[in-house]
Amino acid sequence: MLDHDVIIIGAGFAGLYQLYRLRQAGFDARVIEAGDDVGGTWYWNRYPGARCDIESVEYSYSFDPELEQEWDWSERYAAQPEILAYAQHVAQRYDLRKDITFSTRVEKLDWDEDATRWTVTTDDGQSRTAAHVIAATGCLSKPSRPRFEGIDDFAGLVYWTSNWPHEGVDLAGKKVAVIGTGSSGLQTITAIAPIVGELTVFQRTPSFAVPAHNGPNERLARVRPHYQAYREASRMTRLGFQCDDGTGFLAETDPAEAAAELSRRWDIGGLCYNSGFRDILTDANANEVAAEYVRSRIREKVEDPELAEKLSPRTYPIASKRMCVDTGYFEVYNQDNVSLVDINEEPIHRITSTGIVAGGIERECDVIIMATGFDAMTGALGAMEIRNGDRTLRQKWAHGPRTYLGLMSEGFPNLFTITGPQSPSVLSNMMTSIEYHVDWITGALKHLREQGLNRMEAALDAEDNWVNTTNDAADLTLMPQAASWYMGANIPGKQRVFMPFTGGVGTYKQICDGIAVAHYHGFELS
Ligand code: NA7
Repeated sequence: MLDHDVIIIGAGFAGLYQLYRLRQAGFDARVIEAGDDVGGTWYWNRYPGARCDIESVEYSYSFDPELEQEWDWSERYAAQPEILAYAQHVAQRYDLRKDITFSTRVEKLDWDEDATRWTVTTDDGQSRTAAHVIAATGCLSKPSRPRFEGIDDFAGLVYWTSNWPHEGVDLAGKKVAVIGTGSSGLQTITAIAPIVGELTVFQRTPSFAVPAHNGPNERLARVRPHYQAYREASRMTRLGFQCDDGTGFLAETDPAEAAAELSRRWDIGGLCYNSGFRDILTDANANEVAAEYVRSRIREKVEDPELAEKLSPRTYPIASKRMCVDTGYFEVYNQDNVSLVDINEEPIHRITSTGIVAGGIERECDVIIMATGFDAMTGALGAMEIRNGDRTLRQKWAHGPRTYLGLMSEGFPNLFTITGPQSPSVLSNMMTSIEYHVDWITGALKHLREQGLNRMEAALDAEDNWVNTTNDAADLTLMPQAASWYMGANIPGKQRVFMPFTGGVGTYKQICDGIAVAHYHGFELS
C-alpha cells in the first residue's frame, strides 16, 4: 500500500502548479516543502530590492484564464513581496495548502524496484512511499556559501540574500559591505545605497546590466483581452517570453543601423536587449558590438572614468551569463558613501571582527551581505541522497548532469525533474518552462495510468543522445566561454559543463511534444 501516488518536492511555482494539475487529474499527491509557506525562490529571497527580471505580464501562470483576469500586477517588473503574495493567493484560491507538508526537508529518496515505488525520507525522521516523485526543487535554490576565512570572528551581522530574514533587518545609517555583483547583489546595492551610512561593494566579476525602465504595468491592460493567445505565442518563442526577435545578423548590418537598434532596445529596457539580431550569442564580433554598447552606457552613467572601467565587463561575452536588469545600479557609484573594491586587484584575505581585509586594507563594516549565488541546477538535487540500489544520482552526475530532455535520468525510474538540467529552464521565462514541464509530466502519468502501467524510465541511448544534443547546441554559442553558474564554474570542484539546453523554449517544446506523441519514444514504459 502506497502513502501517495505522487510526492512532489517543493512548493514554489513548480510544485504548486504540479499539485493543482495532479489533483485535477485524480491523483493523490503530497507536496513536501522546507519553508513554512509557499513561494520557493520568492519565499527565501526577500532581500531589499528583490525583483523579477521578466515582465509580470509574462511571469505569471497561464493555466487558468480566470486567475489571469483577476490578478493585477502593479508594476512592469514585479517586486518580491507582490510575487510572493501571488503564490500565496494561488495556494489559497485552489486550496493547495491542505496537501502540503511545510517546514520539512526531503533528505533521501530510495527506489524499490520490486515494489516499484520510492521511499521519501524527511528531516523529521519520517518516511513516505509513492509510485512517483517529482522534484520541483528549483534551479537556484541551493545557496552557494563560500567560506571566507575569519567569518566566524566577525562581530557584526551577516545576511545572505538567498536566505534573508523575514523581519528585523535595519540597515539605516550602517556601514555595510556587499560581496557579489550578480542580480541579487545589484538589486540589493541599488535598494540600500540611499539608506545606509557607507556601502562597500566587493566585486569579482562585473555584470552586464540593462535598464528595467520599471513603472506602472501599462501592458497588462493591453494584453488581457487576448491573454490566452498571447501566452500561446510566448510558448513558441526562444526565451519563453516575447521579444520581437530580429531576423537579421548584426555582423552584416550597417554599424549606424545596428547601434540604432541596440539603442532602441536599450530604451525599451529588459532582457530583450539581445534579441534584435540572430548572431549576438554566436558571433564573437557581433557580441562585442552589443557588449561595447552597454559599456558605453555605463561610462555615461558613472562619473569617475576609472570606476566606470572597473564596472565594465570585459572578460566574457555579453549574455553568456544571465544579464541583470537594473533600476539605477550604476548611478549608485556616484554617491560619496559608496565605494567599489575589485577583488581581482585587491583579493579578500580574511574577515576580522570589525571588517573585511582586501588588498592589505581593512574596510570596516557593521553588516556583511553575501550575494554569492547558488549551486545552480543540480545543487538542490545533489543535496538529497537519491538512490537506486548501489547507484546514487550524485555519483552518476559527478561529471555533469545526464538526463533525457531534462525530465528524467536513466537508472532512476519514476523520478521527474521540473526545469531540470538540460532543459531550457534558466535561459527562459521560468513560468513558461515550469508550466510546460508540469503539463508534460502530468500527461505522462495519465498515459501510464490509462495503459495500466506503473513504471517509466529514460533509456540510456536516448539519454546519451540528448546529452550530446545539449552539448552540441551549447557549443554553437558563445555561452560556454564564460565562467558562469550555467557552467557550474562558481562552485569550487564542480564539473564544468554547460547545463541548460540552448536550443530555445519553442524548439524544446516541439521536441518534447513529438516524443510524447510518439508513445514516449526514448522512455521505457512498463
Ligand atoms: P550570481 O549571479 O551567481 O551572482 C553571485 C555573485 O557573487 C557573482 O558576482 C559572483 O562572482 C560573486 N561571488 C560568488 N562567490 C564569490 C566569492 N567566493 N568571492 C567573491 N565573489 C563571489 O547569483 P545571484 O543570486 O546574484 O543571481 C542568480 C540568478 O537569480 C540570476 O541570474 C537571476 O536569474 C536571478 P562571479 O561572477 O562568480 O565571479
